Formats: sequence, structure tokens, C-alpha cells
Amino acid sequence: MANRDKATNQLEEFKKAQSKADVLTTGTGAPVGTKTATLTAGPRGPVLIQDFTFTDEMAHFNRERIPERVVHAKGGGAFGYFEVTHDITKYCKAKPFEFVGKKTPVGIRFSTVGGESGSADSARDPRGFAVKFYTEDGNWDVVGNNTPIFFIRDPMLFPNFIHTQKRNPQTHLKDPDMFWDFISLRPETTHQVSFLFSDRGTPNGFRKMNGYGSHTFKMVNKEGKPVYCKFHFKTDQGIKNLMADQAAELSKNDPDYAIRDLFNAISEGDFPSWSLFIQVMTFEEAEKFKYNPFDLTKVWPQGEYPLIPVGRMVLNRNPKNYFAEVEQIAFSPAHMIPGIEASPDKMLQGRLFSYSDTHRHRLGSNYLQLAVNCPFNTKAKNYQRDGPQCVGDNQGNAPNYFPNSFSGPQDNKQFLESPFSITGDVQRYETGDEDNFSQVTVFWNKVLKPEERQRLVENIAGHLKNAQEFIQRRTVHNFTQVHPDFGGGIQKLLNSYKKQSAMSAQL
Ligand code: HDE
Repeated sequence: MANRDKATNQLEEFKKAQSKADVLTTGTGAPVGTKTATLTAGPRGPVLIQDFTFTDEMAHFNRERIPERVVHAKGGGAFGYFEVTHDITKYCKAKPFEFVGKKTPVGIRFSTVGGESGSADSARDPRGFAVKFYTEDGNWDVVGNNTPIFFIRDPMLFPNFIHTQKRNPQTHLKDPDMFWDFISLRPETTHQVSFLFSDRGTPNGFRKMNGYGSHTFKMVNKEGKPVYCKFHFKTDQGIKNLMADQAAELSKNDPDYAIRDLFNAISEGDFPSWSLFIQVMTFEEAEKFKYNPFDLTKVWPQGEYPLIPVGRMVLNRNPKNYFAEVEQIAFSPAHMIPGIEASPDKMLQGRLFSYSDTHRHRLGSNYLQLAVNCPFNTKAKNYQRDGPQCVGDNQGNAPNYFPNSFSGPQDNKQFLESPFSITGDVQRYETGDEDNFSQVTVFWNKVLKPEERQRLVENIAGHLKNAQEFIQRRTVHNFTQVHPDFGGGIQKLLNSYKKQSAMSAQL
């Protein structure tokens, strides 16, 4: 049909490619006689337990759902490649950056964060931006967001922060107090909340937003010299955001807007791309930097640490099967390769544990054997064996213990991490008041245009108005410390909402 987009016309496309229908089989591959009638004793039943065609399918259906991601449950994905355009080997020996012109296959998943897997794509929320590089040294994941910063600095707070965006434990409803209560009690959230309620909190689909590795990482070169770095994927489509009313409209009329937009663009050959840049900071510079360089609530100013171009990522293939390739794709910041290492960032360290742990729960202990997760540009050779859903040959007849004298896979010191020294007393260091506002003041004064400031104030007040007054007061106090006009503007709007609702109560 001429007027249907590629996503809507998917079944028609399948039919075109499949000249003749295959013979239907059971899960064991046995041909099926009929798919419309159970095997029964007499025309009115009962059903015989020997009907494997029925029980095979019903039992499988009963098990179709796996747990959805506890955060980032709603998302879409695609595949493509990363190509090096600029030489950065003086900083990094990692395979994807080996030489100009080198291409590495990638898989990507974009997502919203707080909502369930049926929630609307245009919700005000950060967007996940997770990239898997399938390299010859194994898979490397950059599991980032569309913002260069995050709400908190200590991973201890993460599960509780996330609970504030989930449902109230008794009512199972979204709760007007939970989010702002937490936000106002933890002022380090002010920077990210200001991004979130600006226009960038509602990007126009997945193609027209940037992606950031967000954390500080380490890059190591061939000589073993490390530097700190940050990753920036800048959209070549240009940044485009939805205004709050457009986003609300789409939530009602096309809740899968972003997934559809990505699928159609790729199907039509309009391949989205992003240019990758890095920022680099030496260890000596990190010692003297005016902020903690590992604080995820802060950016590294680009005036001091300029963007260095690296390459371009192009998405040119839609998933063939959503569940196999998008629902089951499993990212982890701990999936690193030689040349890329962790920094001390506490949030990153917390994540290094969390992701593989959740995958073992969500997908099973052999999640790395699934086609979309296995390192297909090399081969995993180790001493892990067996376990549920062990696919493939389970490493065949190779020895299953180490060390051994029988040519089992050997370790090699050339792949050791770069050494680094650590000093300091072991303690639980509180991080709640490490300069929460100065970079937000720069955002307010220098990044936002006057009309964008106004929309930021309106978006916050429109959301905050449903919280209790003591929570509103604490929130306004925090934004006032960024700039008196910021807090003042929110308070003014809250006052007018209060007046309006008092008036309508009198009517
Ligand atoms: Fe995540 N996060 N996160 N996160 N995150 C997950 O892993 C977690 C954080 C991000 O498309 C979970 O597989 C902790 C920052 C993306 O599959 C989980 C902390 C950033 C995705 C998890 C953070 C992210 C996730 C849920 C703080 C950007 C989706 C399911 C210490 C820099 C990946 C899963 C995909 C998903 C934990 C904070 C990005 C539970 C503990 C900061 C893009 O493991």
C-alpha cells in the first residue's frame, strides 16, 4: 500500500521476500497437521494430554516473558558500524581506534529510563544511549545517556533514587511527592534536573540527540601510558527537541514515536549517524582540576578540555527480530577491552557490578552466549562451562581447568591493565555538598537563551505544583542558589497555580 510507512508495512515486506509459506512444525521440528483444532475425545472434548502440538506451544507461551529491565525498560535498537576518521593512537591502543578508515560493527539501544516497557517514548526523562562495539579484542560497551552528567555521585543512592520514579508501593500510582522529596533532599541532583526540565528532556526521537559516555574513563596507549577521557557522540542529524505540549500529545497519540521514527529512517536508507569526540585530561591535570574530575554531576568545561574528533558511527540495519536483538542485548560498563579502563568514579564503580548481575537474573548465567551478546569478532575461550541455556558446543573437548599442561587457553601479560596507585583512608565519604550549583549557574547564564530559561521554569513548576508545600519550598531554595531568577520564577508560578486552584475551589 502506497501510503503506509515501512514500519506499518513490515508484514507485507516479509511476504514479498517469502515466495512460498514454509511447513509449520512443533518446537522439535515435526510437521503439524492442523493448527486450528486440539486433539479431543469426541467433538466436545476433553483434550488429550498426548496433544504435543498443543502443549508444546502453550507451555512455551506461558514462559514468553522475561523480566523487563528495572530501568530503561522501553527502548529501540539498531546496528551499524563505527569508522575512525582521526588518529588517536597516541592516547589509546583499543582495537576500534587502530587506524584511520577502520570499521568496527556496532549494536545500539536507545531508551527512556523510568517508565515500564509499555510507556510513552516522549516522556520527560533522560534517554539511554548504549553502544556495543564488536571488536577483535572482545565486546566493548559504552553505556551512556543523552546527557553528559547524572543526578547523583554515590551509587549507594541509585536504587532509592529510581524508586522515586516508580510507583507508590501501596497505591501502585505515580506519586506527586516522591520525586521532588528526594531531589530537594539531595541538591547534587540540581544540575541534571535542570537539563531534564529544559527542552533537552524531551528529545524529538532517538536520532536527533547526542550521546555521552558521561563518566570519566581511562584510555591507555601502546606504551602503557594512561590518560583520563570522556566520550561524546554528537548527532549528525542536529539536535531537535519536542516542546512540552508536543511531547504530551505524542504520549497520547503515538507512544512508540521514537521507535517508529528510527525504524522508518533506517528502512528508507536515511541512515542516522553520530560523530565521536573525546576529551582528554592527563593524570597531572586531574590532580589540579578545580573539581573532582570523577564527579558525574559535573562536566569538564570544553574551553579547557576541547573536543578531539575520533570517528563516525552509522546505523544502517534494523533488528531482524526485536526480542532476540534488542530485548536480549545486554550492555555493561564492565565490558571493556585492552586500551579502555575504569576511572575511580564511584558511580562507574557501582555500575561495574550492577549490569552483569542484572543480566544473569534477567537473561541467565549464559547471557554472553546469546547471538547478539557473543563476541562474534573473536571467540570467547576460557574455563567457564555448563549452566542453563548453554548454547553452542560448550567449548567442546578443550580442557576445563587452569593451569593445565594440555594447550588450554593461556593468559598473556601484554593484556594486563595499566598499574595505578591509590592512597586514602577507608571510610564512607559523604558527597552531598560538593559544589552543587556553580556549573548549573553557568548552564542558566551562558547555555540557555531567555526563552529556554522561561520554559525550564515552567516545566519544573508544572511538575512540582502537585508536591506538598514543604517539598516545594525546599526545591525552590535549591534552584534559588543557582540563580535568584531561577528559584524566584518557579515560586512565582507555584503561587499563581495555588491562586488558580483556590479560585476554582470557590466556584
Ligand atoms: Fe544504568 N542500569 N545504572 N545508568 N543504564 C541499567 O542494566 C545502574 C547509570 C544506562 O539499553 C540496568 O541491563 C546503576 C548512568 C543505560 O540495555 C541496571 C547506576 C548511566 C541502560 C543499571 C546506573 C546509565 C542502563 C537495568 C548508578 C549513563 C540501558 C537493566 C550507580 C551514564 C542499557 C540493565 C540497555 C540500564 C544500573 C546509572 C545508563 C539495573 C547501579 C549514570 C543506557 O543494571
